[in-house]
Amino acid sequence: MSETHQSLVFSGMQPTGNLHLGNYLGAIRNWLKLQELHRCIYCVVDMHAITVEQDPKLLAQATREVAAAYIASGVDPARSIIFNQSQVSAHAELAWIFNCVARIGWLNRMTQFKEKSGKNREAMSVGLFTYPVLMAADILAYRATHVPVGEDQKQHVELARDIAQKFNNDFGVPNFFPVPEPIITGPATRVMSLRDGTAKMSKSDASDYSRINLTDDADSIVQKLRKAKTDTLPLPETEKDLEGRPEADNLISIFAAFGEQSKQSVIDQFRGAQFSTLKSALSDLIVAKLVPIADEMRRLLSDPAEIDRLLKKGADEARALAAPVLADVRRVVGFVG
Ligand code: AQP
Repeated sequence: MSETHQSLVFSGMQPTGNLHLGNYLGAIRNWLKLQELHRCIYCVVDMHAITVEQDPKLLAQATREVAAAYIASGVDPARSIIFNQSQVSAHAELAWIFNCVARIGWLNRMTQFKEKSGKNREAMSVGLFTYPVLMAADILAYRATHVPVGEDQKQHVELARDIAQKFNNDFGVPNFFPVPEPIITGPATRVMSLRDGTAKMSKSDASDYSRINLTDDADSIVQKLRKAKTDTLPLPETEKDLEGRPEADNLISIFAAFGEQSKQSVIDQFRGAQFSTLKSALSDLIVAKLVPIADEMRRLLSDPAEIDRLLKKGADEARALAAPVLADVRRVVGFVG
């Protein structure tokens, strides 16, 4: 924990489509444990979502869905702050200042931008390029000290650390911002696609069979696992035997995460068995966990006005926390008024 800053956890998720098992195991599930111990802010990052084209009606619907997913998974709106980013202008204001702190060379090294832009770099929005700067603002507008994320976001949190340190140094204000730490825990910090064990499970994958959505029903979960890609060997004897077997590694890691056990103990349980045995046991585990979440999401989404009310309440709380930080930033930077 930071020595001079009170512990505060910030994390978020983009309303860019169906939330999936990777989002749940890599992020949301860890949030639940953290809210027992710390002040937590869990944001629906709708401003990040528009870095790529969005249908406005779908964006609004997806924003409510993500909020419902948080709550249905166990994030408690009475204890943690839940809101959508665009309601709190401090994020955009601080992002501009951080755009003037971060260096182009730093952003050029971001692998997510390279992956998302591919050969189309020139046609991407400027927002997609500066996405990690906005993420630094999300975190530091609250002087958050800890950021629970999946493995894929580690580089972005490191950039937020660099921005915090450079701001503190450039303006001669040591410890003004905490240097936030990523929290990347559990056996499934990078859940892979069910169709390709070398690609990340992702909302934007064209194949719905690549992921298990939080809203999938029991039959779809069973079907998707049954069709999940595997290799032709029996299940391994040791963790080392998983090398070069990404699909086996992925299914065993997901099992370990849901079963709250180590990968080795899953291997001990299934050593030498066929994939079908593991897949069937894994279906049972996932269905037992996710189907009640999907049911609760549906119940919450049947009353969108109540979700909007909760998001507004969260935004009011977030605004009140960010206001003194932004006032300090304005003073440090030399803005008048
Ligand atoms: N496959 C994954 N395994 C573990 N964690 C994951 N996360 C995402 N995918 C996995 C974690 O979920 C949180 C929210 O992610 P996001 O909504 O900001 O977007 P993302 O990381 O870009 O997720 P997607 O699904 O890949 O979205 P698209 O396809 O829109 O780019 C983060 O903590 C992330 O680490």
